[in-house]
Parts: sequence; structure tokens; C-alpha cells
Amino acid sequence: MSHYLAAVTIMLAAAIVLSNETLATEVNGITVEDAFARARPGAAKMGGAFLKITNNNAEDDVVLSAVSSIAKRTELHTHLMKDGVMSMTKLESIPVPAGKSVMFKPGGYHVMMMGLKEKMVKGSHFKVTLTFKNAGDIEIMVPVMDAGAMGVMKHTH
Ligand SMILES: [Cu+2]
Repeated sequence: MSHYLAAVTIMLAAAIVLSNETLATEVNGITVEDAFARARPGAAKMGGAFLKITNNNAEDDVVLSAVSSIAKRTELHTHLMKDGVMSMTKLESIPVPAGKSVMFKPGGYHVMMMGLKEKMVKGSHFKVTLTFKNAGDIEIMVPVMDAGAMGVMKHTH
């Protein structure tokens, strides 16, 4: 990582700590916002991240991969009901149609981090980089919330 990127990361982290407002990142017409993860017990080796992606462009885009600073391996996952059992499935890509939003949320699409190198403790945060076919790389900071969190503040009732 370059020193420049490290500095940007530190500034993003500071923004999350100082503000209760949702942090939205926009790159090349793609907005990523409302990111969060659920706190995981200390021994957990896996954790999920959730977020909202909006494609403001006139062309469809595709999420091709995700990388996280806290995991050895990061995958794109969804939950599928199969024979009455909810199971996680790895996806090779996730489409984000032109002018549409796609939610990554508990029970659906999520960024799966496997082989956690750091604990996912409430109040901490970590970096995820999503790679889009057209928009390229988008780096976001993901705050860790309660173990049962369903979303960022504006989505809870
Ligand atoms: Cu998963």
C-alpha cells in the first residue's frame, strides 16, 4: 500500500469515528453506502459485510470481486434456500443494473471474509475494496456494529 492510500484510509476512518452520518463513497458513477458488519465472537474465523451499491450510470455494471484488509480470503456470497435449508453460496459476480440499487444485507448478498486476521469487535472498522467491471476499484471503510445489527441507523426502527 502506498503512503498516499494509507493516509486516505486513516482519514476515512476518522470520518466514521467523528460522524454519525452515513458515509457514502462515489467512484465513477457507482455509490457505495450504508456499509456495516456484525460483531463476531473472538474465535470466529468468518464474518460478513453488508452495504448498498447504486449504479448512477447509463450502463450496467458488475461487482467482480472483493478484498478485505482483515481476512485471508474474501468472497462474494448470497444465501439460497435449498431443500428448506438456508445456505451460503459463493458467487462469481453480482450484477448492478444501470440506474438501480443492489442491497447486500443479512439473508442475501454479502461480502464474506474468511480466515479473519483481526477480531471484528463492535466499534472497530476495516477496509473492503470492491472491484467493478466498469467502475474499477472502490475502497470503503466498514464499521462493525452489534452482533444482531440489521443495518445502519436510518434503517433501524
Ligand atoms: Cu457467506
